[in-house]
Amino acid sequence: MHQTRLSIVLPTFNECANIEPIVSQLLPLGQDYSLEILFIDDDSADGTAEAILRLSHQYPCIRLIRRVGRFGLSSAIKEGILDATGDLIMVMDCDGQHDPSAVARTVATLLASDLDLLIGSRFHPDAEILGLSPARQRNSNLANALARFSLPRYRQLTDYMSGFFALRPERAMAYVRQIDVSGFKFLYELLALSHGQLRVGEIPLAFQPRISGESKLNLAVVWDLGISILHTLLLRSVPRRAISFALVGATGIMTHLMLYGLGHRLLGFTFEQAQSMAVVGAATSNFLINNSLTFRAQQLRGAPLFFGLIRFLLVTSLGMMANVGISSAFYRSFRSEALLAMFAGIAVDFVWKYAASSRFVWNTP
Ligand SMILES: Nc1nc2c(ncn2[C@@H]2O[C@H](COP(=O)(O)OP(=O)(O)O)[C@@H](O)[C@H]2O)c(=O)[nH]1
Ligand SMILES: [Mg+2]
Repeated sequence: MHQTRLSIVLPTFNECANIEPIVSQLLPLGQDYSLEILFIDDDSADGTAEAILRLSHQYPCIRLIRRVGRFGLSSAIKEGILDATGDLIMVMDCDGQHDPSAVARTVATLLASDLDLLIGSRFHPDAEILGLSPARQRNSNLANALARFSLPRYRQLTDYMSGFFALRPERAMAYVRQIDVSGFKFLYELLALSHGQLRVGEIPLAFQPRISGESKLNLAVVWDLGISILHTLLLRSVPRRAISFALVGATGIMTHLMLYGLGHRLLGFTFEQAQSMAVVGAATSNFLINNSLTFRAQQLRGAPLFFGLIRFLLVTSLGMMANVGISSAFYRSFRSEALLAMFAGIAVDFVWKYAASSRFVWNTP
């Protein structure tokens, strides 16, 4: 009888000290399954890839995918799943937070069921969380509540952001192919794209503290998750980057008001002076925030950052001119519909700024 082929996909970024412990705990699965352990490393600087290569010489079931110039957790998981050869694919972190002893239980449960996807949930009533600080638990609870709201077809789930799950590739591959890789949370994207077509179950997971190293979760990751949820709520009809660009634009209004107040009230500037400072200051702040969030994958640094700012200010001023031109033309054509005219101007301004700065500032299509 043919042994079930099991692929375990482990994304790694600077996890050198965690490789050997995790491998030694996963290898015994080779007794029950035809095992493949697939690491996807994003050019870690701490010798992670070398540690994996050493082990792969000793154990042929270990494979390393080395990526240079491509990065991000979701895209690493996607690449691992696309390259895996197993009948079943297990995805997990390699930092020890996902107890390797839970793999056997998860895979056996999935095999014995008619499910397509089985999630190890950190928030299942029977789960145990030792590896999340109280603040991160609170944030995760909030993120989960928003995710549940945006995915009514999977309302029964308790953990939409788990990095520990097993799936049947023949059922899930069509959705995996479509995953937009700019997010951190692969599972949320998979659920959102499958529109309730996957049969999904959960089992409790004991979430452990890291063996070694640091979490890669940061503000940009949280921002991406918020964008993912909004993207789903907008029925995935607006590009993720456009949503991010619009939210950054909204922060620009606050910056503008603050800078205007500072110039006019505190520094005694005239209206024109304070307004000019506020326009340039808000555009600069929008540029810097977009550079570290919206266009993080194409982030500009050093001299290109300076020239990018000049281009962005140019694009912004052309957008403002278009805004005034279009809204005035609109106002003349539809007399006294001032609000409509204003929105027409703002819409053209936004589309221009988004399209032109994507292309001319961050060089993306
Ligand atoms: N290949 C790759 N792996 C990543 C990246 N970011 C995080 N990881 C891995 O994904 C797993 C989870 O990341 P971690 O920082 O522990 O997230 P946390 O558990 O949510 O704090 C770990 O195995 C990391 O090494 C990345 O950009 N590329
Ligand atoms: Mg972790």
